[in-house]
Amino acid sequence: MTVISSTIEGRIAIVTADNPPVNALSQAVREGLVREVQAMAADDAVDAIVIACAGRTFFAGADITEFGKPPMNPSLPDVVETIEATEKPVVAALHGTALGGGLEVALSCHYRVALKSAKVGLPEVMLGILPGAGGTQRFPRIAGVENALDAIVSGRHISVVEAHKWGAVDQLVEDADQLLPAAIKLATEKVSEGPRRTGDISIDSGKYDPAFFNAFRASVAKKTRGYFAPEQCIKAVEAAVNMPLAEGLKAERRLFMECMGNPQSAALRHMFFAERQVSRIPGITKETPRRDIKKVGIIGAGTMGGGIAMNFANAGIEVMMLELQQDALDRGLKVVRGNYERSVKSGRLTMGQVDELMARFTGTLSYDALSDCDLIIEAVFEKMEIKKQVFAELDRVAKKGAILASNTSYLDIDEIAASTSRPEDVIGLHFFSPANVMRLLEIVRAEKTADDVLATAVDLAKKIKKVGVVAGVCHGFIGNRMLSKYGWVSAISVISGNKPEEVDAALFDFGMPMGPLTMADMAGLDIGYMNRQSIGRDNYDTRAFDWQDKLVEAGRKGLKVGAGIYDYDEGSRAPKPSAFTENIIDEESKRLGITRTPKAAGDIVERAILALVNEGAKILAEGKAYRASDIDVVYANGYGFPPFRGGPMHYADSLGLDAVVKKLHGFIKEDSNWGTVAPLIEKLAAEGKTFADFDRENAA
Ligand code: 3H9
Repeated sequence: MTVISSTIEGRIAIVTADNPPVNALSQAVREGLVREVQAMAADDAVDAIVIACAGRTFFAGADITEFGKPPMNPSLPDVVETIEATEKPVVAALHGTALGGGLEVALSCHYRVALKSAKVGLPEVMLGILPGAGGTQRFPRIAGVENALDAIVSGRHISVVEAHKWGAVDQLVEDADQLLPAAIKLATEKVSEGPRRTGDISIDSGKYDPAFFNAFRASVAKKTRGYFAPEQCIKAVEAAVNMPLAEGLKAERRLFMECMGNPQSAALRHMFFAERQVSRIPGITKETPRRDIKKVGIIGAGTMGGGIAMNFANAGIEVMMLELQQDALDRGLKVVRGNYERSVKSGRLTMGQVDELMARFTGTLSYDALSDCDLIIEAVFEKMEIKKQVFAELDRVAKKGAILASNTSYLDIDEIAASTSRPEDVIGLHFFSPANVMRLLEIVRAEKTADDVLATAVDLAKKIKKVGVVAGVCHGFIGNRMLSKYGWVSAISVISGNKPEEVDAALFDFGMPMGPLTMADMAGLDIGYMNRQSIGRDNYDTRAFDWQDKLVEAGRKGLKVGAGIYDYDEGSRAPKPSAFTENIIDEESKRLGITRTPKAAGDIVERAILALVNEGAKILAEGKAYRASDIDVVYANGYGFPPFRGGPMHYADSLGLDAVVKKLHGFIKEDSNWGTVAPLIEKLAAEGKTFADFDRENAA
């Protein structure tokens, strides 16, 4: 297949790429571009060149599947250099998303015309690298240093309307069929003027002294904590400011290669592909029918129900909210409006848009009003009896073919489904709090869930901009089932020797957004307490949790009451070490006969993460998750596991499963409450394999 071809219209050559799905700049594309651009530049019948792409987008960047493999010529920097050096004007015609290497190709063209809906960006930082084909040198020259620095370090997609204001795009067109004619027209007009090279633009370096860059570093420090690539990006832009182009390009290459050699880039690449794998589900194909979802009913207008509803309204879907009392319904709708109005304050929405969004909401006190909903999600109190009552009502009122979903975080969906006459229509849709913000959606496939119900849920997740991961029915599904082990390890770390703040600091420094004990305070210590009361003391490790139960019994239920494991100043969410808690921990350890011996931060982290991994492997072996990489997606998107570590399963692969098995055996020897090493880890380790190998061998 020819991925790059040329035609000549009048005296303008049109070089077109056609490499579906996203015109990634593979070796064949790079070679074709160099070949055709050089041929057209040498052709006397051609005065100027337009570079365009067929299909849904301009080049979406370098071909990420080639990363980590031996380099193949021509390199992307070679391509970019060839285009920029061309003596005839070259115009890029942008549509879709010109990202990474795609934008770098566009910047090496002498002029740019874009469809108004197009986006540009340099998202390499999200893959743990930096724009390595001149993007860090050319974008600051044409778009301005401040704009480029922000774009390169955030990796965000930028509307071409904004890029046009910055001077990085010359012309915008409204309709797709105007794009090529406009590019040809501009190319024709520029024949007499000749090329205008981005690389020739000079930067007023005096404006950008070290203090400017240090202030920028400080402004992004919180967001980039633990990441390697952002600082490399900043250094590359500093090089653009302080060096001539050729030297700046050399500095960029060096910084790029350092990124490629850092394990974070492999981890972030793993996350990129993992997120795109989640929608591949055994038994589900493109041909599996989907159900039409135009109206969604939500039962429960509390924080969770309101947050869930916002996702659908944001996607243009009508929402009917049900509550039992008018005041609860009014309160719920008011909270939703308040959330939207906060976005007005931050400039993300206008008041008119808020009204438009709110017009998609209707409230009701009657189940009968849900009879025309295509999907109904319950977000009521987490108790099986209550859920069953709700589903009995839904069975009575829902129309034939409506999908009935539970937002339960732990309960058995098979049992819930069995309480209806239509278990095939029942599914779990487990949103994470705050549901309008968190990207993760666990889609729980129950035993009898129909394929078209599952396929609809998976598509819907994308539509509402969630990353939907399919899980099987088990206590806590993927995320919370693993979390219970993580919570146990952190509790045992405290009673056996470390202060809560030491455990939290160790995991924060590993890259978690907050430590497990701060998280427990935030969630409310009473939740775990009630759960333990209901399962009985014979069914959990009392040594680990008695100190937390004592805190609850003393009224310290967590952040919501201003006291939990930590103390909190009035109105503050910042945890402060508590003498009261220290005392309880001391008393409890004495009562249990434990000689408290603190562990080093690395040991704390190892135990906490390997507890996740061990449970994750059990979940995988039971088929409750389809891929190890799905588990990584759950942890990165629902629990803040640092993406630069690639999720717990990828992290275990990076340690080597042999080493993981040895460590786990050591922990079990120390404390039998660790249980057993997951047989799957033992097996993979014995075969010299990784979780990534497991995923490849079991690919759907
Ligand atoms: C770079 O450019 C480095 C240079 O600076 C320096 C080099 C020296 N390569 O996301 P989708 C696949 S780094 C290979 O579902 P959408 C993707 O895996 C690159 N494959 O579609 C999926 O495959 P499958 C900088 C790629 O419409 C299919 O295409 N660029 C690439 O939701 C569809 O993808 C980026 O980081 C790629 N570059 O979103 C942009 N991109 O169907 C990365 C996609 O088998 N890409 N695939 O699962 C994106 O952000 C989105 O794909 C895009 C489309 C917004 C373009």
